[in-house]
Amino acid sequence: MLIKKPDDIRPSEITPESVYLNRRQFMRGLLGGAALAASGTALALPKPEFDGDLPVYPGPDWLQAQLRAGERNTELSTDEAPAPYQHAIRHNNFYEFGTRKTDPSRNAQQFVTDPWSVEIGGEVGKPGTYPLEDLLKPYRLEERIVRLRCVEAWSMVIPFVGIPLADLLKRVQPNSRARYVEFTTLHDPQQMPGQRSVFSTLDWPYVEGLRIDEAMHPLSFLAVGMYGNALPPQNGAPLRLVVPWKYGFKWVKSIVKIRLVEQMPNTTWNRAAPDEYGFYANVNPAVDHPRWSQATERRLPSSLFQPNIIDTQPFNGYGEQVAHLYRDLDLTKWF
Ligand SMILES: Nc1nc2c(c(=O)[nH]1)N[C@H]1C(S)=C(S)[C@@H](COP(=O)(O)O)O[C@H]1N2
Ligand SMILES: [Mo]
Repeated sequence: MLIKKPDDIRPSEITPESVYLNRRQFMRGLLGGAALAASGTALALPKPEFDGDLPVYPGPDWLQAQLRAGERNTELSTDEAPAPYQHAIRHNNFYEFGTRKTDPSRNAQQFVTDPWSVEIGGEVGKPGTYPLEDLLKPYRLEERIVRLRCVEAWSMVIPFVGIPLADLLKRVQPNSRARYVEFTTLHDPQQMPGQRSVFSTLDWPYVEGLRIDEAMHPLSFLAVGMYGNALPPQNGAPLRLVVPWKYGFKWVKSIVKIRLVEQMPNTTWNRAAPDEYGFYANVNPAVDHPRWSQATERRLPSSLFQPNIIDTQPFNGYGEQVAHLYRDLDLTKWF
């Protein structure tokens, strides 16, 4: 087979991008024939940085094949430059693997992400426990280059690959009582040292939620990859939520359960500190965190000499698409 796994591809083969583009078009010709070759933009790929780079996380073979056929959704992508891959996989928040930014990349490498299944239930016509591979099978994966804005006032541009959340939800047929969607991370203290820690300020498992209209919005996305490759464990493999207009803590990782429910879910950070972390958590420069300003953010990578401080945008710059969802909501009360 001509197609290589990412760890077989030497950095010299990955750059420059124009070379990659040609190879990709070539491969697409091989894989999908003329119809595929005619469409789409190549996915954003990792670029080599320095010695000591972590290897690209390979993920399962079935996912590799599907990632190769992915297409960028240019309409829903920013043209800002993505953070270097090595930065995006070594500066993480994933408290199940430790609270320091470098803990997840250190502690999550052995995390088992395949096989994986997702239990979908609650107010749906087709509840069930679905292997991830089967859930994804019907879809052409798409890439979306989006801004991730953490409530801690840093941000990063990341090219995620996955499927629209609405596509998945519609397949399980929510009924009229389904007003919210609740997402739950794996609970496995054996694999997740943070869940064993007696110092943890969070209750496990990690739970997040969206209102049903937010979940059905075209910007709501389930990622299984980034930078054209499988999602690494520290970034929430094998399945994580991407909601670009909301603070990063809503972007729940390593999802094992999705429930459609009538009542607003009791979410992890909201439970831990309700005056600091609201259920909605829409990015909002006008509503400060009780302990720091949200007016600006540090766009990563940054350094002491190039702090790269930029203004934070309402709804993280996605206001045109999502502001109408909150027409009737006082955003200072429902932060
Ligand atoms: N299960 C789980 N999901 C999580 C977190 C976490 O600690 N546990 N941290 C959140 C926070 S605060 C942020 S900013 C993003 C960070 O995503 P990244 O590490 O891929 O950049 O993941 C979110 N998802
Ligand atoms: Mo965050």
